[in-house]
Parts: sequence; structure tokens; C-alpha cells
Amino acid sequence: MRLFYFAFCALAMLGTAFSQTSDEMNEGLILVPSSTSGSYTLKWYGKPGRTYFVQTSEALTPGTWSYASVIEVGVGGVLQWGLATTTTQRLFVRLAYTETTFTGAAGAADFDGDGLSNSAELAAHLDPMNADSDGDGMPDGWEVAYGFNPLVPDVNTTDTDGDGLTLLIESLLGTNPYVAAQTDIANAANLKVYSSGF
Ligand SMILES: [Ca+2]
Ligand SMILES: [Ca+2]
Ligand SMILES: [Ca+2]
Ligand SMILES: [Ca+2]
Repeated sequence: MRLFYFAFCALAMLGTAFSQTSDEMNEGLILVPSSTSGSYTLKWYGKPGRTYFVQTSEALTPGTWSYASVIEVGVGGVLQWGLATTTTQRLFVRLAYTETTFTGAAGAADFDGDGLSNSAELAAHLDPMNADSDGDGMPDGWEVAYGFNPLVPDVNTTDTDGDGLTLLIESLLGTNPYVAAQTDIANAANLKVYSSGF
């Protein structure tokens, strides 16, 4: 991962002259070089109802795409971000978008429902549109809450508290993997069993 070889910065909205339109393929996504070496402007048409993320890759192969710290809501006009890079490698850029509806700020929303906001996911290099970034069956938010690395698959058959429930089961139940389930059972109402004999 070469995250430190490039950086995005927000730019003001463009005017309408010479801008992309809603009719263009791939939202009219273009990367425009500036007069300064290594400095570009990334532009695309933001369609209303779509929220956009930016992904980059140096290899253009599956599994090499990662999210930049960019989230933008389409408002029926051209969106643009500055991109500065010092890498001599090829750098590919693509958009990912969702039509998920939400209220409030896009960064505060949780599109994949894993318990982490979109902004928190981007900051931690997680996938804001996949509840299980490392594919081990345990949601990103649950892993972060209990100190697991959501980018490295864990052995989901491990039973950290010895209560018979594996990490996978605990994550599905939303329970604490360091507190044995027996503790909770002790707080439950007792079940009374009566004999049917007279
Ligand atoms: Ca999330
Ligand atoms: Ca996620
Ligand atoms: Ca996971
Ligand atoms: Ca357990």
C-alpha cells in the first residue's frame, strides 16, 4: 500500500462552462493535469441521489483498490478534488457509489450497517460499503469495538472467554468475547420446573 505517495484535497465546485454532464459514461470522470508536475484535478458529474467514494490502485487488478479519504454527495453538478502525487508508479482512479438514502452528513452515515460511520471507515482504510472488510465473518464495527484488526482475518473458531461460543457466534450475537456467557445467564430469571405427578 502506498497511501503516502498521493493526497487528495477538496476544491470548490466548478462553474458550468466546459463541465461534464449527466449524460456522460462513468459520470464523465476525468483526471486533468495542471501546470504543476504531479498535480491533477479529478472531476466527475455528481448525480443527485448518489453518494460517491474514490478508489485508487497502482496495479488495476482485483484486490488492489483502496479507498481515498473522499466522500461526496451528488448535487446535479460537477464535483472536483485536487490530487497531488509524487509516485512514479501508474495510478488508476475510479468511483464507487451508492444510492443509499440517509439523513445528516454523509460521513456520519453508516452505509453498510457495521456500526462504524463512513468517515471512520475511510480513516481506518476499511471498506465503507462492506460490513466485513476482511471477510472473516465478523463485522468491522464489532472487531474494532473488541480490539481485533478488521483488515486481517481472525480465526473465528477461537473462544477467547471459554464460554463455548466462538468469536464468530459472539459477533453474530453482538456479545462481548471477553465475558463468558455464563455471567449473563446468572442474571436471568430462574426457570422453575414442576413435577406432573400427584
Ligand atoms: Ca460502516
Ligand atoms: Ca465496513
Ligand atoms: Ca471482519
Ligand atoms: Ca466465547
